[in-house]
Amino acid sequence: MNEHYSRRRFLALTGAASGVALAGCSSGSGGGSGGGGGSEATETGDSGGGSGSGGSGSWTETSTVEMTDELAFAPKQIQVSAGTTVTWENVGAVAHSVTAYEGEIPDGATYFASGGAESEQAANDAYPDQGSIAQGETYEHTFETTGTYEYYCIPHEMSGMVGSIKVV
Ligand SMILES: [Cu+2]
Repeated sequence: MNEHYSRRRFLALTGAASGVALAGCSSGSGGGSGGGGGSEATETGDSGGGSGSGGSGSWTETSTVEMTDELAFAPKQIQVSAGTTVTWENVGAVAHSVTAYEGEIPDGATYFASGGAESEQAANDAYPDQGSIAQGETYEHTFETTGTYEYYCIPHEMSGMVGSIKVV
């Protein structure tokens, strides 16, 4: 009970902090993405979504994902319709990758990774010579097959830099 209370309190404080950051930093995309990404990520693990997928997981309808110096994809979970080209943009100074989990994409879907590797193993072998997305750079992939895709950032997977795309 106390734990629940303090967690909610923490969320409230986090929200307040994001608000302040947004107010203080009028222009930057960094402030916006940090705020949005933070609140989304706090509520969603990869747990509850499996059964219901409606209420618990928050899927943002957008085709643009920012990669931030907080070592996060923002938004972490996005939803697009089939045929959409998703663009990842590195809005920070730290380099990242976009690398699909080969076993976590729909049957028949095309494997994708920044740098163009055709398998997860190849993507990891080639990194960072290929696949690194530097400050200000983007990576795009068009999703034709419906289903859910899980992906990660090679250098920051250990820090929890993972994301999901639901193609409907
Ligand atoms: Cu990263």
